Amino acid sequence: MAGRVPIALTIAGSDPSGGAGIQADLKTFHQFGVYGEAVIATVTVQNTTRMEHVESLPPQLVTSQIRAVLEDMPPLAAKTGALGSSPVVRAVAELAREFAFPLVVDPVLMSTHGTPLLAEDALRDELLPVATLITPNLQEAAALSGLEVRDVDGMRRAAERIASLGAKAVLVKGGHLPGTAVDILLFEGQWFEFPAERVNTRHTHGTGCAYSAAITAGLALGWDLPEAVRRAKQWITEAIRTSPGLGSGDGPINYFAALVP
Ligand code: PXL
Repeated sequence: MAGRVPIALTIAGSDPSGGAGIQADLKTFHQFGVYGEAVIATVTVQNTTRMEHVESLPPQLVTSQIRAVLEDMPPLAAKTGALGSSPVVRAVAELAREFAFPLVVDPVLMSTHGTPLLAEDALRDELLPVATLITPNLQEAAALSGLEVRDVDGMRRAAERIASLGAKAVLVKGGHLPGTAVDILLFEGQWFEFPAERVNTRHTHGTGCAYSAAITAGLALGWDLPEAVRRAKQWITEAIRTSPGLGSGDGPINYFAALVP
């Protein structure tokens, strides 16, 4: 197997409950048959019922982790999640300009419980322009585009605006739309739609992290972007449908969900 296992890297925050963040990303990489590397940028204190604290690491400690990994085992694709403070976002973006592999940016501005996880200005000005793909939900798409995003038309307008800010491709996630959940992808001037039945459950903790990690794994496996999104979306839908109901609050999705061929 030497040299044949695809490698993916996540640069994100730790969720000690194992449902979101770095822990979600590594479980997802593993489920896709991809070797996972993880650079920790923030440490959160949380469980399924509450988010108690978010702490950013010093920027230099984050960049030295990235350098150590890149010089020895460079990945085939990477993603970012909860990077925390503006200095950390800027430092990661500066390194990302030189990345020789695609970068998926999950713009996790807030946790489910409303705690800031990622500095918005630095994300928009520095990180977005180096993103191969950015994956905002409706709220994040509105924040990044400055537009109202309430329906599929609004999602398309926001995607165009976010692409004009420098992201190569934009996936606006419609999980919070009323009615059918549809995600829309703007990639190389073309539109792709990914509808999915809505699953009625409160156990969706980690969905955004796992979705962007699954896309990153797909890119590491050599799938083109629309194919990586399509298969990630199928897997995440199954993982939500079969969430194990852990914890007494908003529990994690099912990281053991089978890949859909
Ligand atoms: O799902 C967003 C997210 C990302 N990263 C970390 C988180 C969360 C949400 O709770 O805790 C570390």
